[in-house]
Amino acid sequence: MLVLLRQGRISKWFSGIGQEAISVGATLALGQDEWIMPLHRNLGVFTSRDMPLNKLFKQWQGAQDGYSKGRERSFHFGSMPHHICGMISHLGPQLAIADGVALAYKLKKENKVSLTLTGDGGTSEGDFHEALNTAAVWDLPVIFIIENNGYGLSTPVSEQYRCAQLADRAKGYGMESVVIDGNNILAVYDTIKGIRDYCIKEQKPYLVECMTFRMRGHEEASGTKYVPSQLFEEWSTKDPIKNYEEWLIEETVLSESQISDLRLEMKQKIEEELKIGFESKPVVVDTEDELKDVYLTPINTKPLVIQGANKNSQPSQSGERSAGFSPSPLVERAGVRFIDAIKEGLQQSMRQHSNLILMGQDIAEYGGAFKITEGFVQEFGKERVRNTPLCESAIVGACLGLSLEGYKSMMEMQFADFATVGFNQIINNLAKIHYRWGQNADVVIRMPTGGGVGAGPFHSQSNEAWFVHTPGLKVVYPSTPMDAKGLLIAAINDPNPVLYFEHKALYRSVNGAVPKEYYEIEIGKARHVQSGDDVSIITYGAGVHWAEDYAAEHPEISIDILDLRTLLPLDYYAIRDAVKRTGRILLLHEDTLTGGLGGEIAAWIVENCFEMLDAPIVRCGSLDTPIPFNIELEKNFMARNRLDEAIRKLLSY
Ligand SMILES: Cc1ncc(C[n+]2csc(CCOP(=O)(O)OP(=O)(O)O)c2C)c(N)n1
Repeated sequence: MLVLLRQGRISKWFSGIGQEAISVGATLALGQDEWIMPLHRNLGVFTSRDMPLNKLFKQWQGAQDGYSKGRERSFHFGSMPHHICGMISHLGPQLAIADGVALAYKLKKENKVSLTLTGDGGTSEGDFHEALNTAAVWDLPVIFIIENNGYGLSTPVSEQYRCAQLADRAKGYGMESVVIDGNNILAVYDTIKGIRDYCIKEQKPYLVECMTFRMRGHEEASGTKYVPSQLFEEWSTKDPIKNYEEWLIEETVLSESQISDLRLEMKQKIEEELKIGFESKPVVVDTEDELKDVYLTPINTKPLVIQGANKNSQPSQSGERSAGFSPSPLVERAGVRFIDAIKEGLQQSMRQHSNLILMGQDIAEYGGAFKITEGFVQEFGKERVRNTPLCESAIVGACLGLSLEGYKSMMEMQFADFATVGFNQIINNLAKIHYRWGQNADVVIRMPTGGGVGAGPFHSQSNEAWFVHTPGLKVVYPSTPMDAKGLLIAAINDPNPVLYFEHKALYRSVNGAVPKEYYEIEIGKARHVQSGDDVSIITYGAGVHWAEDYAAEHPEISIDILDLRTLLPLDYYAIRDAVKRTGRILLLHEDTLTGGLGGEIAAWIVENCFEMLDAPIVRCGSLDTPIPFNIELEKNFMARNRLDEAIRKLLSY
């Protein structure tokens, strides 16, 4: 690999030279169908799972027939058949995915463990703490391995932590641990095998600190100047391969000539595989394919689907025509509150999918901060309705781990604001995994959002735009009880990661007709709320109610209203129809103005429907400040406060 790298024939490379015993020993100690979450130095995990070398070479060149279709570099890929979960660049997130996989094994009562690796540097990430603590609290059979090679990139362990051994931290989590010689493959293999038995029998996690040394730089370009040379001398005598060979000779298992024969055989095999690897064809760029792979196409096992209520709806983006709002055969009840509709959608989904797991802070006996899961523990049990420790990042990671083993999960963010501390897992793992190596993340995150409740800057934010900007996520945002239930069911049925925004101020203030049955509102279809001739208000969430109220208070203005319902992907056809109907567009949202969704939609309209416009598009968003606590200040902040002014401006053009 070092030669190929110098020749510029493979991309960036992180060497595991000196640390091979850990990857190989640990992988061989596990069953072939137990998930491993490797990192950048763990070539031995991939080779020990017998991945064809030629395909690995293709991966490292960025070839289309590598494991990630050329979309990912070096070790940032996984393979479902090999039960290897690909890392993202960020250190830490792999650890909690192992929690989710182990939870799946536990729920299925399978005698399996998951195994995850981290460097000494990675143990300083919050993700390390969150993952180990969650595994301990939930009694999950996870083996956490630290490869302590003395350095982060250049940072020595003396500047990384203060405990004597990293394994000592296990005590604080209430978990067992051991420190072993990571350069002795037999020690690694034996220890991990024994620990695997322990984790399965006791249903508990275990922390293993493998002492080792990195014989190359962090990566080849970074050099090794920051490492004292005597350390290389000292550790070269402990080389794991050399020592194992010597031991095999001493024990007369192999002779020197057998070893050189083996080396020759291996070298020939590598040359042959390399030849095949370098025969791969140049990348053929197909934009449609690139876009298609961002999401897993849902298999159509849908319950009754209610499509856009837009009678004049144009063909959908995929080309087929929306059926429009057909007379509903469903039994509707009037006066169902928004919050109860969410609860019902969730409850029916739990009955529908025995593999659906709910996780969140205080969601079990307490019923959640907003009582949406009240009574769920009694019906579905604590295994499926799980209180979590306070650790959003680990729980999003665990959701992904469950997905690797075929589970669906719904995580309740206590408030949408707290998604910031699970942000990396959402944006970089959930959103990108299908595009990167074909694994889907069958996860819904419920996001109690929005203001109007006098709760201040950290319990009232509108943060949907952060997620709409991320390919790979879907974002839905209902405004009526009917949509709240149907969109939640659709989100749970969708095999992709969906962020489900539920406006807290609507929970108990809005009610409406909701069918009793299990039904979906189709993701990606807007709802034409009411027709008008003077101005079209395109909005979502609380904005829909502001627009409706405004229209009722101003019968002199003929107002058309479009409720987007899904923010990613947007229903561009319904947006086009709205422009066509009035030629005057007001984009209204509670989110702050700058960088809000209104700007995106305005740009699209200008690019695509310019001739249909009779006036410049007007945006009405909230003030570009954090959302304030005091109710008068909050009112002033809200876009609603400027709605009249915005409409007048638009009409007077
Ligand atoms: C969250 C995050 N911060 C910074 C980096 C950049 N980075 C990549 S590897 C590395 C050092 C990792 O050290 P360690 O965890 O000890 O693993 P090692 O490379 O020594 O095997 C750093 C800082 C990163 N990948 N992720």
